[in-house]
Amino acid sequence: MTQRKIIHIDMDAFFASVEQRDFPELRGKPIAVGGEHRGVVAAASYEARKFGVRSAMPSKMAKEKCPQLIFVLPRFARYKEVSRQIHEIFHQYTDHVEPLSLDEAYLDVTQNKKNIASANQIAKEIRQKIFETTGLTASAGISINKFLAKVASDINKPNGQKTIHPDKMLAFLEKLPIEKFYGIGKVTANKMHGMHIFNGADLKEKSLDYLQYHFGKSGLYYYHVVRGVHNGEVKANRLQKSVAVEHTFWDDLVDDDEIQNQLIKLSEELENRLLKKEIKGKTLTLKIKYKDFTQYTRSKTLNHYFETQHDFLEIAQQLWQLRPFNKAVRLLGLSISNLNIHEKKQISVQLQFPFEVGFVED
Ligand code: DCP
Ligand code: CA
Ligand code: CA
Repeated sequence: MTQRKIIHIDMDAFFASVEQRDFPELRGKPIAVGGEHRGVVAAASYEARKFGVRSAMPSKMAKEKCPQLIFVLPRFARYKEVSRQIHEIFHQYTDHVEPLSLDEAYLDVTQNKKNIASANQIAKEIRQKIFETTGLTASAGISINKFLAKVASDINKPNGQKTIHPDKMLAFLEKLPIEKFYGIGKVTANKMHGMHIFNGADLKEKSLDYLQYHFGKSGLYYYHVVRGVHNGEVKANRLQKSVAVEHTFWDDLVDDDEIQNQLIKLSEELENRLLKKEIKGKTLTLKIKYKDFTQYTRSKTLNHYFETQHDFLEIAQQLWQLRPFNKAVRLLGLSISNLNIHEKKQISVQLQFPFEVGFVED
């Protein structure tokens, strides 16, 4: 197997930077995105970090550390928009993009659409394009696997990038403090400190048995990553292409009233499915399977999104008029495609803590 080229991209002080971009009066100031009176800090601007304000810190404590801290409520729709923009840029280079959250992703650029050999160069271009398109800065890590790329993107943050070359990788890992290992949280790091494991070199001295005994399944992961072994693939999100509902009938339908009833039911079900998934689409397809098992589809695309079951029904009835035969019907289905989802929609926002009440996502 040829050595892979993996890039990890992560936006700098993401929510806070978007707010500072959109509201120039916030630039250069210590700001926290989150609720002021209850809740926690989601993101802190770099100015706020100088005072020790951090993500996930209770707002009260943040205010104590930095009395002039300005609180701003989050605007997720805005962050998602930026997320979409950066993903569009990623996809100019490769479709092997694995999002980790709204503001970060792994890219496998071993093969890339522009045939650029240097992953370093690609990371530079992507960061430049992100800045031109969004006015925001990103940092990047470049290496031979996801683990190393992820760790690397933190090193020259903000607005920087770092390559960990294969020949430097082992030395780098030996020196790396254990709490900087991706996948080792605070609790595990403390436990390791108690075992005199402070950096990669200490970790490497422990046997696989020892690590598995103390850390279970993760032991194997630690054993591998400290040796530069991490074979996890960049898993591209597969996009949902359509949403469908269908009914197969016990008794084949011949009567037009029954057909109409079924179209009403299917329209209603389709609407419910789409509401639940918070998806909309522009193309409706009617599927007809006849008693003899021959199957046909008829589609119509609108220049706007279907909104309600009435829209579905109206078009479904038109499509039914286009049916090829008047034969007994065994199955009817409706599906919607040309959806308004981008893969970002499938990434949940990284929100582990509640904000103030009275604020709604989107
Ligand atoms: N986030 C959140 N709650 C957390 C951590 C993060 O809501 N506990 C949100 C706000 C962040 C965004 O996710 O802006 C991205 O998280 P990061 O951990 O990447 O942190 P930042 O982008 O804010 O800063 P950095 O420059 O260190 O990446
Ligand atoms: Ca970030
Ligand atoms: Ca992030």
